[in-house]
Amino acid sequence: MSRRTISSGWPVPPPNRRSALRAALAGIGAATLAGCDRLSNNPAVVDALKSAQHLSHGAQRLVAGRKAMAQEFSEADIAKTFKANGTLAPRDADYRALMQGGFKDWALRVEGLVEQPAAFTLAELRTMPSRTQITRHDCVEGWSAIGKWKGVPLAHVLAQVKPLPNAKYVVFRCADSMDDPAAAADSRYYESVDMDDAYHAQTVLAYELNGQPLPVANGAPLRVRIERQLGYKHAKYLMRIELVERFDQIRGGQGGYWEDNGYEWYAGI
Ligand SMILES: Nc1nc2c(c(=O)[nH]1)N[C@H]1C(S)=C(S)[C@@H](COP(=O)(O)O)O[C@H]1N2
Ligand SMILES: [Mo]
Repeated sequence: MSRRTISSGWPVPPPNRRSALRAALAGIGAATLAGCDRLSNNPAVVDALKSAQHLSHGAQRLVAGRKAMAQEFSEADIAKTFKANGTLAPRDADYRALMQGGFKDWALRVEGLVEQPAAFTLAELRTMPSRTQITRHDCVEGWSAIGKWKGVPLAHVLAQVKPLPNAKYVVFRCADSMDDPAAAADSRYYESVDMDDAYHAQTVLAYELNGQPLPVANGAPLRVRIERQLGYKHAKYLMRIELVERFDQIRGGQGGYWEDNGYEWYAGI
């Protein structure tokens, strides 16, 4: 055996998912990279995303495990302006009323498969233990931004409501309708993660961005950070958190607004 043969017994490193995705997106052309909605209409993008995500999901479980931390950065790395994307100002009447009241009447309901359903005001969430983290947000459109988030770990909030043993997923229900809010069908943004991500140390319900109250464009009053996954998992404008055993009966059945439009449910980076 030559001295250059490596037989450490470790699995090979994961393929670089981000560069695979970038290369795939580059092939589609910058002109089409105008929004998540337009991207989802492009079958080439959806295919590229799916293949890149499959590589990553398997590789991540093999090599890193689901508890591995996303990279954290220093204050010097923080972007001057953190881009906002998707909904920038929900049009829904209930949200607008809460916003006009400075979110004093807003409360996050946490319910479903829990022993003690509860509702938490912003003031209550702010008195809970907090975590501050400087992380990079990666959107499927091909842009990234580093920001400093402060919020309460979702694990802490879950401990208050005591999930039942059959709770397998956490569903995030948002305020913003993606279609005309007057239309009959519910088109409000939603997302879901499994318990590994729900209890991950960096999964926080964030109420501050870069030392300021979370701006409306970025999801005021509260948005979730799922740091090991792509941007669309990070639900903004949270209204309600629901613990469920399965999500195939919710809306399109794929676990999220963009998932119902063809994106992968597991969007690991
Ligand atoms: N409620 C809600 N959450 C959302 C979205 C949205 O349109 N509505 N867009 C998603 C997408 S595609 C991205 S990239 C991020 C953007 O977060 P930002 O506005 O803070 O940049 O939010 C995600 N969460
Ligand atoms: Mo995104």
